[in-house]
Amino acid sequence: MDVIKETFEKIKNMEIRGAGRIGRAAANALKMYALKIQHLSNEEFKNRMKKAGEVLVSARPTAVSLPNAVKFVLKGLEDEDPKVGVVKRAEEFINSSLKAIENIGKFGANRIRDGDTILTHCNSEAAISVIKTAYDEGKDIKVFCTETRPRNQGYITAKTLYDYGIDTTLIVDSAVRYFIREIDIVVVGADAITANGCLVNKIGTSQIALVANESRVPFLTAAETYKFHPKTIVGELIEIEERDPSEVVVFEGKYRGIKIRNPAFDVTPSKYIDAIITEVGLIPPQGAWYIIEKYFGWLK
Ligand code: RI2
Repeated sequence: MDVIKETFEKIKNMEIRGAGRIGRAAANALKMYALKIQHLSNEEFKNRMKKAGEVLVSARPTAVSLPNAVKFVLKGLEDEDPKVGVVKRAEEFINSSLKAIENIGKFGANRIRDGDTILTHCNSEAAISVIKTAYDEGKDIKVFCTETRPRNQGYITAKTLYDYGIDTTLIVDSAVRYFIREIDIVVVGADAITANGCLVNKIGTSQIALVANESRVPFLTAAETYKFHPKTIVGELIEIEERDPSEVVVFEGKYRGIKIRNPAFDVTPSKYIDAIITEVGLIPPQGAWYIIEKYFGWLK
């Protein structure tokens, strides 16, 4: 169980973070665990794998890539040789995830014009893929990155884009409205997409979407199909993770009485989203139901 516990801890403390990376890390942990298990009956093997899946899924509650990856991999338990099935499906998930990010880059880059200034929030592999692809196509682009308090993942994005040679500006989260006139398009990632086309993403995303909407700036989210939440189609709500207050600030003495809240994600209503960039194409938020039905019908 070492590899499972280790991966659980790394996801929980955000050493491994970003919805896609979490999913791939879980798939890889299941593969490694399966390969280590010896001398068990198929039944015992299946029980151990299911338990391991439950542990991984409990690490963080919001990004649906985590349970979707685990369910995809554990479907391999239905194969004649469950170990081979799990290993095969883990590899398939990881490879198709990387391919999806590449395709999202290509499709999304078609929406970026030469001379555009792009705003992004937090640190999303999928959103960065769109930006880098547009740059690779020779488009003259600039990018504004928000800091993304409290964990400042925007710094990772800013450094990544700057290292790539892209004209990059870092701003505080509260400066989005101030700068929106300089922005041509917003591209963010996704932790989950609901059946009614809402976006669950890093806290602050919905404020950016409101500001973009007010200024008629297109707002796009880059989301692999495994970011779509199958259970929302039967009415389940997505749990928003609330993390430790010490990530925001630690007060001393009498000020310890000040309450601190630290939600990690918020929900952007579908009406503020122009398009969802998936690896199977750009869809309107109204197309979310179709994606869930097509790709996750077996999970309901
Ligand atoms: P990719 C991150 O969550 C951000 O909210 C980001 O937009 C989202 O995952 C998707 O990231 P966190 O793990 O899968 O930093 O596109 O809490 O990399």
